[in-house]
Amino acid sequence: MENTLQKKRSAETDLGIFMSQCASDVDRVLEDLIPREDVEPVNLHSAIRWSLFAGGKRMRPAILMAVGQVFDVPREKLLRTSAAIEMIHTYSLIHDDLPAMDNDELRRGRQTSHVKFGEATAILAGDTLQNLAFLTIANDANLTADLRIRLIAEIASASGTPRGMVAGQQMDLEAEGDRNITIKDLEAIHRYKTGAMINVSARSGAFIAGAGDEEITVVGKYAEHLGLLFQITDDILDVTMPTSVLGKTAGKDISAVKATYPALLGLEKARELAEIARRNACVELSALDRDCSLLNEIADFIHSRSF
Ligand code: GRG
Repeated sequence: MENTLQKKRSAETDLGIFMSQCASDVDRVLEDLIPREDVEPVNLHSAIRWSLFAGGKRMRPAILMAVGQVFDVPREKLLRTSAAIEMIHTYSLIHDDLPAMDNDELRRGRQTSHVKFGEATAILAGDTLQNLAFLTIANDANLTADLRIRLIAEIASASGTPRGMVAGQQMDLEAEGDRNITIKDLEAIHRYKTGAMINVSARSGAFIAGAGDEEITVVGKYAEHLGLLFQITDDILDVTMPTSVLGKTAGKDISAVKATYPALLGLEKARELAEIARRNACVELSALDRDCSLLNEIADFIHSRSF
């Protein structure tokens, strides 16, 4: 028993070390890529840095780099794509917080971009992060031109429409206040809004590795369950954790009558669904003839936040 506990603790510590290493590596790249705060237009660059360096978990870079590590890819080849995906994620948070969308005042433990810099600058900060993301991949000298084009196409599709993040956001906004939404509708919203970027993060690690189609499909299936797990956990945290822990306004989903897993199923059933998603993610990995312990640990970590 003690051994199992010790093993669990050491696994958690290993993942903790991996994640903080990923975060500091990707932050170093972001630091180089984003114009400094004293470069004109200073307000725009200050706004970008305000949101980007506010202490996000860097979960998507960690997923990409973990897949890369499973396939023995040198870290250097993974960094710029990881940074690009984090830029797109941060742009989506800035825009999601705008008065026209979720109208939030707190994100990553600090004032949202539009509260601090004004609405117009917040929109432009998001716009800039989006195009800088694609420029970052286009200019990545560590990757072949074919690979860069593939990554740009896949990430553009995952962050756009009809099956990407923007489509999911539109569906989510339209579902607000709809008390008749089904679990199937909810899953479609989240597969696009949250899942697509998590999925492309994982598959990008495999693309960069030069993995075969079958391996990429397995990674995609793992990530599909991981995305669902991530969203259920995020929904659960919204109702179980205070604002001070979340770094964003707690209980927002309820007050905005958002379609969420706890709202639709209750907390216990939502937790059961999270466990099923965790298990399914790990089961998919058994089809890969590689040491996938890091990817299993990521699923365990996301799941552990749900209770
Ligand atoms: C505006 C096009 C557009 C899309 C917005 C990301 C998003 C889509 C909305 C954010 C709202 C939300 C709570 C989504 C659920 C899951 C999610 C993306 C949570 C935030 O991601 P974390 O937990 O955040 O990785 P950090 O700050 O750690 O990076």
